[in-house]
Amino acid sequence: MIWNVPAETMPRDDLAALQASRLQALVRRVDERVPFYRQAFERAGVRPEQIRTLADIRRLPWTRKTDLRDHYPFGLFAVPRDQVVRLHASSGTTGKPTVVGYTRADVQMWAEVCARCLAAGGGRPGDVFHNAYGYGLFTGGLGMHYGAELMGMTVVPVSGGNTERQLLLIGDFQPRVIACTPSYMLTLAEAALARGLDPRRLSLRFAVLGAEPWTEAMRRQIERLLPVRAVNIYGLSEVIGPGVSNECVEAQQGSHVFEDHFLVEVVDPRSGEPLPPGEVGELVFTTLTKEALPVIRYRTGDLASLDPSPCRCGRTLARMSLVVGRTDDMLIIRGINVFPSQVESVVVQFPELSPHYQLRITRERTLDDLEVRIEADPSGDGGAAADRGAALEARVTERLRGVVGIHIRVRVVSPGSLPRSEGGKLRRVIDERTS
Ligand code: DLL
Repeated sequence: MIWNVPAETMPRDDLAALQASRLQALVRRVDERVPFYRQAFERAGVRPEQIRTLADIRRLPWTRKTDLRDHYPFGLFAVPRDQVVRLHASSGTTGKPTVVGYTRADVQMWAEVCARCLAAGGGRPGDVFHNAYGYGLFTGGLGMHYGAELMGMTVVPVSGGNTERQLLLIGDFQPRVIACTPSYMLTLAEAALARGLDPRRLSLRFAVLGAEPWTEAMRRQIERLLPVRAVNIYGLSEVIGPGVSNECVEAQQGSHVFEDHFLVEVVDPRSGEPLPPGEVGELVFTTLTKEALPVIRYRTGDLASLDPSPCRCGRTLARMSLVVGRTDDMLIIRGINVFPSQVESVVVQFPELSPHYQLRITRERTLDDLEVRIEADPSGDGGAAADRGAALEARVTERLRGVVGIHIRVRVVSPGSLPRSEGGKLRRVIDERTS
């Protein structure tokens, strides 16, 4: 079903007119209320009244994750802090999270776009909805929760982890719709198999999967193991959280971007020049209606292509492909963003360690696993006492968990045992995941 028929099936000319008027209002608003934008517009030599058509967006400057970090925590808010009813955060490159805020109207708009996602993915009012995205500072859990309640689903706010309990609840509550990361969907299927349950007999029919990159091969595997149609949901905290775009079950061919709220561009990541439909480039979003933390031309770092052609589901909204990669070194481990620089910031705090480290990502069965190998400092006792090595590993693990937010296995290895750069780029990240 289509949740908001007028918005999702609007003729593209009407949509463009709506976007242009919302863009004009947005630019005036941030120019008035956010010094960062006023100064950025000045530097770019552009005044709000010069932004009249959608094409004028190219005169506006970019916003990047570093800009949010530089104004940590609330510096880019466009409303007084006491009008912000919710904060969320995602990992930043340095260990400081990126903080995002929502007014009451933002929370309502967010629920609306998440309801659209669930409807596109096969959900209907009255369905039992198993929400296995993490609740907390991560946007996934609460974002989907509000969307599902708005639709009138019966929400099971199970959050992530504790696979045993998840299987029990799925068996007892008989949900028709599930939302989680694609890798966790596979974990649940495998865990069912391991317990002698046939996952094909579960009640689930629709799976709304995202927060991390996945592939058509993974989709086929999921749909083979489980009785579900699996669709992609995409989003990022800086733009809203989940709910930026979602695939429809009818076509399963690209995620409809909710363009009445999020203006999307695909640009060449080096030149910033716009790319034609079908060409892979960096996704850039401008939030047209957000109040607390509007962003102008936000560079996501995510690589995908765009297809504005009509879809058989009846939606007129352009579709983005699955995300095929990133422009930076951000890793996504079990849905959580991890930057190698975060790991480095922890390693250098320990005098017993040298700054030579390597990250190794494997996929044990279906779940991503991250191990960091770090050389001991050669001037120490070389980790002579093994138990001291283990204690050190435990301390580093703990510190990493504090900074990155997930468990990372730590192995302290002997000095000189990790590869060194031979003039070219040093590969600090070995990604052994195959799909
Ligand atoms: O991951 C929001 C979300 C929650 C989306 C639940 C979907 C479902 P962040 O933690 O800020 O927000 O991470 C955003 O995750 O820039 C992408 O690199 C990646 N990402 C999110 N969805 C997808 C997807 C949430 N469907 C970053 N495919 C984004 C590939 C995705 N990558």
